[in-house]
Amino acid sequence: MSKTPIVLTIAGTDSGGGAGASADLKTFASIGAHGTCAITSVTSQNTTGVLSAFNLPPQVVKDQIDAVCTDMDVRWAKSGMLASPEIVSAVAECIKKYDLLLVVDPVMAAEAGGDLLTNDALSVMRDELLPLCMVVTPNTDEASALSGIVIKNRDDAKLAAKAIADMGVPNVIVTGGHLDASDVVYESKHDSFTVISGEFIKGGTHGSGCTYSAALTAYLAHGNSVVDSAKYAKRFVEHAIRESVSIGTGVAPVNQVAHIRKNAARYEVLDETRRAVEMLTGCRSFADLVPEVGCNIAMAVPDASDVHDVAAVSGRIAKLKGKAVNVGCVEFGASSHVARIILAAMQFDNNIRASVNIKYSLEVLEICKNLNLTISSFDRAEEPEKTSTMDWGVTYAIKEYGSVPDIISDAGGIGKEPMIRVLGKSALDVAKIAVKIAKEFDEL
Ligand code: PXL
Repeated sequence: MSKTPIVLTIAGTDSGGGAGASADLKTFASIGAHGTCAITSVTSQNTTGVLSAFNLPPQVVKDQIDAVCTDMDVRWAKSGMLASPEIVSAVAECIKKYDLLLVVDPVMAAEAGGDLLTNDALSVMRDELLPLCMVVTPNTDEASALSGIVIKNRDDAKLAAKAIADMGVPNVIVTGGHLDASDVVYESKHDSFTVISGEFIKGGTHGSGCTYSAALTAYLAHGNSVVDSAKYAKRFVEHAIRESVSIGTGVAPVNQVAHIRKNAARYEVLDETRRAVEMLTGCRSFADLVPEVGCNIAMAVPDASDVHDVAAVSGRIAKLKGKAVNVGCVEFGASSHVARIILAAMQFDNNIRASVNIKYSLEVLEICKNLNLTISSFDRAEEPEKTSTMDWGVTYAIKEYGSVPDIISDAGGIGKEPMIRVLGKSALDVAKIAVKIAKEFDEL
């Protein structure tokens, strides 16, 4: 088997870029498969629903499958929106002709509303396409429509899965997004059920069904078993929902690539933060800028959402025998304090991804001014109850200034050391500023 399997999606388009073929192709690419497509219908769609659908002639659907399959070694395909009975029949013919291993996502309606399959197409799907497929992935509504069984609990889902398998399908996965977030996998070969548990994830779900079945297809094409592929596909779609971004007024589409991009950035962020720590600890004058409570320098991955997306020194940088020394190593989730500063600033400017805290003094603030750094501050005495000081203070200082300044200071409070925080785009950027300030301070 080639390292990069070639997979085919037979699906409709969504002009809003959330579901259908675009979701499938992004998913394939994310899982290391080469995606090809045969478009069945062009839907004019946004996050609020389907405005119209223009079905392509069945011959054009066949032509696309012919073009791909006569040139490339496609083994696995998935079908999504098939729209009409004629398209379902045309697809069934091609599946037989090219002996494709097929995953059927029995798409009936769009997440945001709108029919994507006619009633007479549903019976053709049941009679002609399901007996040709390897796996079918209905959600509970679709499983009910296919089996005639009302699904209210997991036992109903199992009954429906078995009834669908009796239509000639070797593997049925009833996805439980609408029930209890767990998926029921029925393998008729072993007459066995596997329940794959999951959790309800907060986020938009537009395109989640397409993404799930596309992920399943790609994992199968890599040679994984049905149950393993179902587990991996579930995790994939959970990440995609968690990373969904609200792009319109309706249901937000899932984001297949954000999780991968974040992970890809982790190495770079760790490496840069380590180099920034070396720069600070290697600077003789920096020791005098280490606050009593210690210093930390942190950097976030792009689009960070919590402290685990922010790298910092575990145990902080301390002043020991006149030198700045890192107590622990650089890790994600190592600082909640400086991480919160960055996360609060990122709410205003996504490009601000790093910060370091240094010792407060009027002299240091004067140096910052002379270096033409922009400065804002907050007063702990004005902090409302039950807030996180970093969230509130940083937000306050940014709002006061009108954008994210280079420096945010506060003059302290009872039992709270005053502090200066340098903010910037990267750990090395803020470390360079801190070193500049330290050298000026040394010369005073
Ligand atoms: O998620 C099912 C689906 C499939 N195909 C197209 C869609 C949708 C849902 O919106 O628009 C084209």
